[in-house]
Amino acid sequence: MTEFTADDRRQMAHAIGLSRRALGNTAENPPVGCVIVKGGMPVGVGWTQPGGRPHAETCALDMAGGAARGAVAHVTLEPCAHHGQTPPCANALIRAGVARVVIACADPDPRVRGRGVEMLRKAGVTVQTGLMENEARRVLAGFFSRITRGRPHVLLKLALSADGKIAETPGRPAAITGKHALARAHLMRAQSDAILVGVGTVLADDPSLTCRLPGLQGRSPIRLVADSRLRIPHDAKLLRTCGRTPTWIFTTIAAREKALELQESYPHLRIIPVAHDEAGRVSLPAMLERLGGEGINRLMVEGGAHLARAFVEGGFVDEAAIFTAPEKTLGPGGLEALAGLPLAALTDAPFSLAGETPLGADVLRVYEKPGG
Ligand code: AOF
Ligand code: ZN
Repeated sequence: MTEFTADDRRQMAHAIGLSRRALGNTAENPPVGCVIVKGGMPVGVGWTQPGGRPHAETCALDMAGGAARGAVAHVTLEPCAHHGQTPPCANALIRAGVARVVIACADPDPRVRGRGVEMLRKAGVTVQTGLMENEARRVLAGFFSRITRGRPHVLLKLALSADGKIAETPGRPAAITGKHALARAHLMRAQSDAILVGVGTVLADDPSLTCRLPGLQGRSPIRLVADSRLRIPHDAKLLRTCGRTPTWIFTTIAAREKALELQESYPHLRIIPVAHDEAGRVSLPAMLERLGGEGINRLMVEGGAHLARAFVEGGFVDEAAIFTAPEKTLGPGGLEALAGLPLAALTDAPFSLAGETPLGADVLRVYEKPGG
């Protein structure tokens, strides 16, 4: 076991905090954080830049300049070893004269996978791994999922009344949770690479699915609709704004004629036909695999109830964010969150409670499944 100092821990916590800034903004690359420390003081900090480049280490080294010589670098992911679209970070750290590198997680990318550590050690740099690995991995979960499972990490978001309902009646959206919960949900959008709804939600709510937090309007995820027969209305907000915010519709071959029409009206729209399941709906495994292939690390699923149920039943949910309004009930006629499936499917084993946050009168509970 490597011994880490309290200061190493403090600096790595800082690096993990920096990596969070990049969450949802780096796909297909991972959001990485880096803090370079000399004499106990950070001399360079960095995180992966929008679109995934430059890498975190490059930014931190740029800031540190000559002060990097003899310094310690804390990185949340093993520095890369390959000549990809950028030269290897391991080389850059060696060239800058960094004496020691502390790493939280090894990089599962087959182009790196241990080679970053090897390059550094060969050059005489002291390397220590595994510091705050679990915490760093939380931020990197999307990248790990895509590299190791070929599909994005899936976050399912639900907003529930005290009696577990998501709307009063089908087709009529109800404001259930308050403004603090709404702001948190928008932050989750910003931290996702893509956000998905079923066409039923488009028909019922005509949503925008953008992040509208002040200062983060540019961080809206790619908007996805699962719509096997292309029932999306021609004047849906998602379509009318698809030139501004990328919008993709997953459909099936059954809708090919409608697809041609829609594409003609909306040249910026991406229509992606995938396989269908026995019921003729968009196959979730096929869609997830396609999203992995498109470099999507983190997918947020926002409804409706039937799509949520299909994700839960397929075992595709890695994390559930459940907002509850304890003071509001919608009564027995209300729409159930998982279309008849008990909520325990998201709150009991293999899921476990990872965090509970009060948000005004509401509560957010996050449940996680190991291996997500
Ligand atoms: C790091 N620091 O900040 C990131 C890393 O195509 P490239 O050249 O940008 O390389 C992409 C790969 O580099 C990616 O799959 C992952 O292994 C690593 N990303 N590495 O040291 C970073 N974003
Ligand atoms: Zn790199």
